[in-house]
Amino acid sequence: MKLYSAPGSCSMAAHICLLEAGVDFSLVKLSLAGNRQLPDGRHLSDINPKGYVPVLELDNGEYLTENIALLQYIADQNPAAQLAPASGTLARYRLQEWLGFINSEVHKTLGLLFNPVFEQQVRGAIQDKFSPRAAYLDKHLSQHDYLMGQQFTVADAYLYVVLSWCPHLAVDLAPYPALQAYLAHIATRDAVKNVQGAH
Ligand SMILES: N[C@@H](CCC(=O)N[C@@H](CS)C(=O)NCC(=O)O)C(=O)O
Repeated sequence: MKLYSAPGSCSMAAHICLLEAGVDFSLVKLSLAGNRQLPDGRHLSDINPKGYVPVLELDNGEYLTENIALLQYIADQNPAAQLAPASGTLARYRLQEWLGFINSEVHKTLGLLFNPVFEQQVRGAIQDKFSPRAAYLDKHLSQHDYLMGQQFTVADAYLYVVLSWCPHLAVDLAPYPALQAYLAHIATRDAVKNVQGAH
């Protein structure tokens, strides 16, 4: 397997999960700020016509895109790592509930703040949308170690990565102490430290 990833981006979640799963994989780093050329001369859009990371190249040569798909694929290929509950169980739908929430409500809300053309009023509106979502997470994490309860899953890797953008986006997490404690705890995992060192 080969992961195409960009430093600081959401693709770090798949990287963390590949390490957590102990998978043999190679990493291809590219810069989203640059021309998005791959080391072999191709362009990011050659492997993902949608033009973004993450992209996972499977052993059969196919490319898989979309965080939610990649993360579940990595978990399912390596069940011993227990990064996701078994397919078809209610717990698995709960995981997908979290992944959907992280993807469309957290990732895609916070991600808007990277756009420098948005002025203060728009940034304030984006933060207003984010706040109740952060409060929801904070309440849940005040009662649970991880999103799924006792067990670290791919959803935690994904949430960790997108919330790690907050300091760079001037989004204050101080009102959410359980969320801050959760992030500090996730940051101690070897896979997370390794990925942060590699990017
Ligand atoms: N729907 C995609 C979105 C992925 C995404 O937002 N990737 C960002 C990095 S965090 C990216 O590559 N952005 C470049 C672009 O959109 O041009 C997914 O969940 O995988």
